Amino acid sequence: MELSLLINLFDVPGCLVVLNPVGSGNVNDTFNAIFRNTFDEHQVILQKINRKVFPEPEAIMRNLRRLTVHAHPKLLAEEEKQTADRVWQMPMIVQTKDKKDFYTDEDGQLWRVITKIPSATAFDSAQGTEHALECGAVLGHFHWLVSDLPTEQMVEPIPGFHVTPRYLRQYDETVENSSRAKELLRASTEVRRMEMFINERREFAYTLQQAMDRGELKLRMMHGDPKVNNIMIDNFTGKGTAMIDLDTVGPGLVHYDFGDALRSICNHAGEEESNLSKVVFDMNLFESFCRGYLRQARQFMTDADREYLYDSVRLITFELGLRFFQDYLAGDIYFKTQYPEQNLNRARVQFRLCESIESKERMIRESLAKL
Ligand code: GN1
Ligand code: MG
Repeated sequence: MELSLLINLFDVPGCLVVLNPVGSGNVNDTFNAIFRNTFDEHQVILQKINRKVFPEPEAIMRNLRRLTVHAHPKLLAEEEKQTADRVWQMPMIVQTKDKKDFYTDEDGQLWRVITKIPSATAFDSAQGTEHALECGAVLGHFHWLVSDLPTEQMVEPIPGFHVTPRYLRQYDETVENSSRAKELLRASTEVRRMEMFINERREFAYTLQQAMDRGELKLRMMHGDPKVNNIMIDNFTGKGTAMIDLDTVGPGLVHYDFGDALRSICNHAGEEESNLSKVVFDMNLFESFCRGYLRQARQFMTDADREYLYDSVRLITFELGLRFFQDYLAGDIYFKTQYPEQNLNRARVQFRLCESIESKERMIRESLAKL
């Protein structure tokens, strides 16, 4: 079905004037749409959920419904009491004209429409320490928002998503069974160096899971993908207003979120840099983010939680590098690519960032202890 016909199945007031693909995003197909009528305008986002990544997209939509039913009243109450220093926002599901949360097309693909946060921007990299602080505040506020959403009400969007040892197993299977992987390992010293990099960190990969098994860390609700361009900043006030990309919200360790946000915010070079000397972990941005985050998260963080903050930054960076590398070896099955070695390059960037984090361990730990 043509996209313009498809979006018209959803209940957005007005006439469609623009429908444009959105470039970023490694997983789903995303489009911006604007509907207008005489006196106002509605901006929405149309998305096709990637079935290769999300085995049950219908479950994603049930999650999103539960999440919004839980969070919207909390947000409204905050707004009414005017206890916050801003109006926090959150995307909303736009139903189809026959009142469904999504539409399944003739090929079995799931399409959904959500509202766009108006007058706000999600940047691809940190704009400075103020921005980093706001990103921290948004993630902290989001964690507070979902901290009382019972974990059993939400399903894991991708089974074992952000369980680092699982990615290690997946990687081992690829190395063992894929002839492409074997060939790449044989032919390239760099690929072998990356294999070594992973092997040196095998034990470390279990850190957070073991802390959870010992009962030191608790399963809570997490966002799952809180990178810098999933954090909306108000165009006029410069304050953070919302977390977007809510598909990966589910039960997990908030540590993975904390680390994931930092690994993306504190690396000016971004995930696609080809000049590795530009990939460094920026301590100023780190400190600003943490101040913003802890201001909100103090309400639920325990001492044990704090113990593992350094590890979480190092671990999620390692994990993402491992995921990119495994996908490269397997033949670019999971992450979308525009050129043949893109996933290899993405892995290089994350591994370099991981080294930069490791080299700053003492500084990071000291700075966390002061907060
Ligand atoms: C993927 O598609 P996107 O950009 O929202 C991935 C995240 C990674 C991210 C890295 C479901 O997110 O885990 O951190 O790429 N999402 C999924 O850019 O795997
Ligand atoms: Mg995402």
